Amino acid sequence: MPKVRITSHEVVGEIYLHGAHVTSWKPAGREEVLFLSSQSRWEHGHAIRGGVPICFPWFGGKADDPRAPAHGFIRTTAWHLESIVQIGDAVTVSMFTESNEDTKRWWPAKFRLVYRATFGSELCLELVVANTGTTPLRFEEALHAYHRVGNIEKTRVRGLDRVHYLDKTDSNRLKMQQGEIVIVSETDRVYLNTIHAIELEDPVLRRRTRVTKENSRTTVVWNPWVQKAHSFSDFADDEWMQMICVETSNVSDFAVDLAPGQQHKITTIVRVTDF
Ligand code: TA6
Repeated sequence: MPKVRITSHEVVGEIYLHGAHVTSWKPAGREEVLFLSSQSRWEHGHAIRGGVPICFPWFGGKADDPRAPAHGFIRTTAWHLESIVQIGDAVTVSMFTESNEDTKRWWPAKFRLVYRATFGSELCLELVVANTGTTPLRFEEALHAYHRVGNIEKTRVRGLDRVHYLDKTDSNRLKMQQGEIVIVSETDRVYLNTIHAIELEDPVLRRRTRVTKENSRTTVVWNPWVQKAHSFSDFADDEWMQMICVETSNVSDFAVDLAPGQQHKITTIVRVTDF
């Protein structure tokens, strides 16, 4: 599978054309920040398990079509390389894709996507969606980042105190977060109407990961825990302990409406500091 691999004294990074999928980011002097499953499949038609899959134009199952691929079709699409630009010590890789006969099988809209991934002392990901058609369109999107952690049970997630969320492990019941998030079982939550930055505190890898975002009104937090992890063929049984997904997104009631000729950009920036 074709990929762009960046190696500089500042950063090591990797992004595949398959799904415009970032699979590695390692700023100088640090261990790998992103989780990538040892069992991931590297095949056309399958999403890579780990890194940052892009969910678009729907999140989860497609409401009106149970046959449709989970999280949309864009993460298994072959994107095109647009440019690779070095600015100072950072490298920006741009890729694009657009609607075609295949995409229209699932979703009639005319669109063009551009994805810019900037690898440097921070990781900046920008997804630009353009409505190239003549009718309004509505879509969900998520930068479904898998963060690598030393031990999920010792990891703490901050920044969502007193934010309402839909609990997908409890029939999407609406609840409110109290204090920091501690993962003690399968966790699958859509935090609503939040623009806050998130902090992952990892006492085992002795690092703090800060995730900031722009034009995103939801944050998804996910860990499959034991049983769900066992149910995945592309995930090793014990890998649930080493990852947490924090997903900059616009899903559920915060899906994006885009008029013809308009475009929307969602951005997430990841920074790592010592704990
Ligand atoms: O983002 C959390 C979630 O929607 C979970 O419900 C879980 O299914 C996860 O995504 C992974 O989905 P995938 O289709 O990649 O197996």
